[in-house]
Amino acid sequence: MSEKQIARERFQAVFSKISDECLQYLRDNQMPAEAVKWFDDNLQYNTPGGKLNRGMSVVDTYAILKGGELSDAEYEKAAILGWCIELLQAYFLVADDMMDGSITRRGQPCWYRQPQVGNIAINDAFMLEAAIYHILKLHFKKESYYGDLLELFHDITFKTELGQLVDLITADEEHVDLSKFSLEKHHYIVVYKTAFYSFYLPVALAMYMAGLSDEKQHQNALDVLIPLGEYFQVQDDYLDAFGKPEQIGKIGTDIEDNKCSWCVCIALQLANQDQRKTLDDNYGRKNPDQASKIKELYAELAIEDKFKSYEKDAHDRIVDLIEKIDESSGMRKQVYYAFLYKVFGRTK
Ligand code: DMA
Ligand code: MG
Ligand code: MG
Ligand code: MG
Repeated sequence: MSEKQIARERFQAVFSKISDECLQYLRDNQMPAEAVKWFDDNLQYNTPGGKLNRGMSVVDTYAILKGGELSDAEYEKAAILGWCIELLQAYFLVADDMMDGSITRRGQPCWYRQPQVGNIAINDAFMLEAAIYHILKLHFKKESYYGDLLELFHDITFKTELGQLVDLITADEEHVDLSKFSLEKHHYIVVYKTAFYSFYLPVALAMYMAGLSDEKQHQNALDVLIPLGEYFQVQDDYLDAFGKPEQIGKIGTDIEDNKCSWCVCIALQLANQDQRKTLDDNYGRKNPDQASKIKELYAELAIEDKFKSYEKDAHDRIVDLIEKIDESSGMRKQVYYAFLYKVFGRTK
């Protein structure tokens, strides 16, 4: 087994503990056995099957900040916070797939598309979110930083929802109007819908655990992690159009959904009049032939090459930001490099 697999399995083992604790809450409330089974299925189907980058980053970051091997108890505590991010992610994704009308996620049908589930997925998403606070209370109530954790989860959830709101209202499928799209709009959407919860949240949680709670320290972390998160979502947009479903585990829907994706923003900048007409006539339509026309145009405009050069620039820009970190504040450059290595050049 590779070192990476061993780390993943150790992290996975903590999930059984917290899912048991969530189910116990239902039993304590005399829920019927079928409801306990339903919540169990919801937890298992939606929480542990992804890359687990966000969750495992809490552990990795905490270990770097502590500067050495974690004891078993320290490991477990950090991993529990990691699973709270994975629950938050599960909550967002169950809802996101309904709102985006997606078909598959992590190589299986989206939860709401399971025949017995449908709109019950709305309540299931809420329950995944509620599970976070149940777990935090069980394991962190006595810690001096418990209030910081609660505020952080609430604030980051709110910010992500703001990003999702702008993502959705910019993608009006009844009235396709590509003049609403721009890289500035895209920047706002991706920072809010992705960067805060995927990049700042894991580091901020580890920082609170390690006693780094200064506002200035957190601002410094945001200065690096928000650009990293933006880069990550540009990759997501690129993979939506260019990734193979077998590889990325989901079928792209951004073109059909009229999303303000990085790809269409770049295409709009490059298009001549004819190409602009192709975009206006075919973007944001459910018809697969029209989506294919957009993909042909992306090829004509060499969007793939534009992405490769964006990726190189973003990488160099982020390395510059990391190099400016003052380690005397207790932060470690290695925290950020670990993230950069995980996401740079990813194919899923
Ligand atoms: C995802 O945006 C953002 C959240 C908060 C889930 P997206 O719809 O591009 O994600 P995906 O491509 O995974 O559906
Ligand atoms: Mg989506
Ligand atoms: Mg979405
Ligand atoms: Mg996407």
